[in-house]
Amino acid sequence: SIILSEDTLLPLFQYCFGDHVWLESLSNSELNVPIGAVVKISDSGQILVEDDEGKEHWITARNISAVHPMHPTSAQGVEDMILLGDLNEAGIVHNLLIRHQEHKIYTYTGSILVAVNPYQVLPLYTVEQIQLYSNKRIGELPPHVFAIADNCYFNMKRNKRDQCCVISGESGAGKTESTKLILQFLAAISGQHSWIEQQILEANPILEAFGNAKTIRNDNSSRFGKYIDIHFNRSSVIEGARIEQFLLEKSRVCRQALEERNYHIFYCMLMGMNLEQKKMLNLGTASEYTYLTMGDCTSCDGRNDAKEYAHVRSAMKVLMFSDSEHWDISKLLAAILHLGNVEFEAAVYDNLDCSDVLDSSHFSVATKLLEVDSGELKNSLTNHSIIIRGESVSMPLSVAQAADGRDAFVKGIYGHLFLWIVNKINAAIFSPPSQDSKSLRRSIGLLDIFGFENFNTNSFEQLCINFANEHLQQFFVRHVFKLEQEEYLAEHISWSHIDFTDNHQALEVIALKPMNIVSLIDEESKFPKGTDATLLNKINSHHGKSKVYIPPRSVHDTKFGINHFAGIVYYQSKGFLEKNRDMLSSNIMQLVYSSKNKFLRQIFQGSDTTKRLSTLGGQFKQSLEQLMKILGSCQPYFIRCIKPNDYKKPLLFDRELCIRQLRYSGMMETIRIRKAGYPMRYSFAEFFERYRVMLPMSAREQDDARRCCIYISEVILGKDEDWKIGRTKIFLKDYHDMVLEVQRDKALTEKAILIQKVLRGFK
Ligand code: AD9
Ligand code: MG
Repeated sequence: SIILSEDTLLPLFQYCFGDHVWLESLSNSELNVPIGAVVKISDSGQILVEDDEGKEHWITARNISAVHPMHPTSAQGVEDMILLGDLNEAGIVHNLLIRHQEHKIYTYTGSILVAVNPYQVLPLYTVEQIQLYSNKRIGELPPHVFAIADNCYFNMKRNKRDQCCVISGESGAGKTESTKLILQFLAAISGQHSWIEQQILEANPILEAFGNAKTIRNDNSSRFGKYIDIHFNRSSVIEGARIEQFLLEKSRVCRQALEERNYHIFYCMLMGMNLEQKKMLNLGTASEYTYLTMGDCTSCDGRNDAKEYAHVRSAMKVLMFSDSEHWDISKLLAAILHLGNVEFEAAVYDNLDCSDVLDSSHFSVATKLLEVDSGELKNSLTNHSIIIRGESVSMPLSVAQAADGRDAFVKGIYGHLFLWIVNKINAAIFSPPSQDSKSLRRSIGLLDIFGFENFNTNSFEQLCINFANEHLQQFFVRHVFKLEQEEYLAEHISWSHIDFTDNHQALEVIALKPMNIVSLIDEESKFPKGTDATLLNKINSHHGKSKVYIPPRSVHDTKFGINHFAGIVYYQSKGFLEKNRDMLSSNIMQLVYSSKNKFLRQIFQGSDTTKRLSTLGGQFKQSLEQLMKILGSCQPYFIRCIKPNDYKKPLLFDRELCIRQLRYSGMMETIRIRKAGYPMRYSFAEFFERYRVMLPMSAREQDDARRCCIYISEVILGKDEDWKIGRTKIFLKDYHDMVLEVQRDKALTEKAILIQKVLRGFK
C-alpha cells in the first residue's frame, strides 16, 4: 500500500470547504449507514469534516477512501424523498435529520407522510395554517399532516369513496397527536362549527383520561387502540362519528412498572375533585393507594392533573354524561382504589392454606361503594368456587391467590367501565344513516393503534399488539407493493418488479394458517386440562420448523420467539391461558349480580364471562379482521411517525433509532417503488369526466375517452412526461395529479369568467 504524507493528501482530496460528503461509518457500529458531513479545512492544511451529529473527524491517508461525494439533493434536503439523488438509507435518514434540525418535521414519500416527533410545540397548527392548507393539492405547500387530511377530504368528495388514514409508529412517535390534528382539521374545514363537531373533539380528553397513562416511553401513552370513523353527509358536512376501541391494557390498573403511572383519571380525580365529594368517597392523595404507587411516581412533569380533571368533567357534559353517571363512575374508581389497599392475612383451616380479609376502613368503604354485602365480598375474595357435578364447591384461596383474585375483579370493573364509556360516547356522536341517505354517506377513518412492542418480558398482551401491527404492515405491503405491481401487470404497463419484504408468513403463523398460534392458544384455553406448558408443546410441534418461529432453547425454557417484521420478540408463555380466558370467578360474578349498585350491574351486563364463548384473543382477532375489511374498502393514506430519541427531547435526532424505525417500516422499499411507480390512476371515463374542461370546446364531446385522456395528458402534462396508458386506466405520478388539478381549477375559473362576460353582454 502507498503511504501518503499529509502533503500529498490534500491534492488527492477533491472536496472544498463547505462541500457535503458521505462518510462511511468509521466506528464499528452494527448499522453501518454512511453519515452526512461537511468539509472544513483547518489552518494547518489538514482536512477536517464535521458529521451530522456534530462530531469532527480528521481525514487521513488511511481513511480518505471512506469519503464519498453527496448528491446536491441530499445536501439541501427535499420535501419528497422520491426526489432524492442518493436513494439509499443514508440519504433518507440524512434528509429527515437536516429537516428535523430546521423544525421541518414532515416529509413526503409520494403521498405517504413521514412525521418526526418534534417534542416541542411548533407554530404549525394555527387557524391560519388550517386555512392555508385547506383545498390545496399535495405538493403545493410544504409537507404537513393537514395536507394529508385535506387530501383525504378532497378525495372523499371527488372519488365518492370512503377514506382511511393508517397512522403507525412506535410508542411516543406521535400517532395520537397526529390523529388529533387530523380530526381538528376536518372539523374546521368541513363543519359548520356545530355541536356534533365539538362532541367529536371532546371525546378525546375522556378517552385519554381513562385509556392513557404515563409510561417510560411516553407521558401520554395510549394503552388501547382506536379507530375513529367520521361520517359526512351528502354535502360533505360532518354528521357524526363512531369510535371502535381495541384491547385496553387492563393490567395497568393493578400494576405499573417503575416510573410509570396508572391511568390518568385516578390522579386527575384525586387532584381535581372538590373536598366534599372526596370526603364522600373517603379519598385522600395518590400516595396513599397501592394501585397508584407501584411505579413510585404519582405526578408527571408537564401534566396538570387538576386542570385535566376539569377538562374531563366539561367534556363529559358535552358528551351527555349526566351528573349521576359521573358520580357512579367516580364511585367505581374510588372503590377500585380502596380495594387495592385491602390486605389479606394467612390462616389455616383443616390443614388448608386459607386467607382472611384484614378489616380496614378501605375494605368497609369498598363494600359501601360497591353496595355489596361485606360478608359476601369477604367470601368471594378469599374463596374460589368451582362447579363439580352440577354443584358449587368452595375452595379456599391462599393470601397470594386472594390478592390475584381481587386484582382480577378490579381489572374486570375497569375494563367494563371503559367499554361502557366508549359506548356512552358513541351514543352521543353516532347517528345511524337513514335508509335513503345511506348510500350518500361517506366516511374518513383514522386508525391510531398501539405500536410494535418489545420489552424485556413480553406476554400475551404484546403478542396481541404485535399481531395487530403485522396486520397493518401487511395492509401497507399489499397496498404499496403487491396490488400495485399486480395492477401494472394486468394493465400491461412495462414494469420491472421491485422486491420487498413481505410479512405475510409471520401473519400466517400467528393467525391465518390452520393451527396458527392464536387459535392454538384459544383451543388450549377451552380445554379444561390445558396449561401454559401443554400450549407451548403444541405451538412447538406445529410451528417448530417455521422460519418465523423460534422454539424455546431447552425443555425448561418457557419463552418462544417470533420473527416479526420489526424484529424478533421473545414471549413468556407463562400466564398466556389465563390472560386469554379473561374470566372472573363465578363467586365474583354472583357478587356483582347481587350488588345494589345499579351502575356496577349495568356495566357487567351482557358479559357473563362464564357463559361467553369467545376468548380475549378470539375477540381481538375477530375485531382486527373486521377492521382490515373496513380498511380494505377505503382509499388509504399512510402516516409513518418516527420517534427521534428516547429522551422526549426537542432537536435531538438519534440516527440509529431512526434508521431502525425506517428499516422495519419498509420505508426504503417504499421510496423505491414510489419513485418507479404510478400511484395515481383513473379509468379513462373518470379521467375524461373530470378533466375534459381543459379540452378545446370542439373536442369535449368526443366519445373515445381513451384518446381524450391521451390528448389531455399530452397537452397538460407533456408528451415526454412519465405517465402511462394502460388497458383500461391512465397511470400518473403523484405530482401529475397536482398539475392537473391546478389546471382544472384555472380552466373552471376562466370558464366562469367567460360565462359572466357573456351574460353581461346579453344585458
Ligand atoms: V403510544 O404508542 O400511544 O405510547 P403515540 O401515540 O405514538 O405513542 P403521542 O402522539 O402520544 O405518541 O406523542 C407523544 C408525545 O410527543 C406527545 O405527548 C407530545 O408531547 C409529543 N408530540 C407528538 N407529536 C407532536 C407534534 N406534532 N408537535 C408537538 C408532539 N409535540
Ligand atoms: Mg398514542
